[in-house]
Amino acid sequence: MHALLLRGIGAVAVATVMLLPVAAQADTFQVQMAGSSFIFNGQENMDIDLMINPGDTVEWLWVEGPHNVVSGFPGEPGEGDLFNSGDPTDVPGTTFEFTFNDPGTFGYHCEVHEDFGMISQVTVVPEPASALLLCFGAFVFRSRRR
Ligand SMILES: [Cu+2]
Repeated sequence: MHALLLRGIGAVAVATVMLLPVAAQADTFQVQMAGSSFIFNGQENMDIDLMINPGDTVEWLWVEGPHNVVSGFPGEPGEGDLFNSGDPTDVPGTTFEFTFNDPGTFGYHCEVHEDFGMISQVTVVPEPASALLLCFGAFVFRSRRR
């Protein structure tokens, strides 16, 4: 009975290790910039509902017009500390990207068009599968040390 239990735990541990690379796969989400808008999935500026996982990347693409990308909401303390694409450019096809590693809600804006509402945000949520596997891994680790 005890040996059977240990074999079961061993199988779970192997399955956990095999599933981890899948859970850790990172994605890139592209936000376009045109006119005075950030555009994602047909939504604009604060209407954008962009939820990603830690390790995922957001890529901003200059489609038309002069823009830059600065972290934080306009006037917020620490504005631009997390990321800042630098001086505005209007060269179509320019890209800027940032990889979000921590969960939370992160505002960003374009300094050229912030007064026109060119402000949006990204929500980084912990990956459920990954969190579940980490709990499972901790359980297996503790079980084996007994
Ligand atoms: Cu802009």
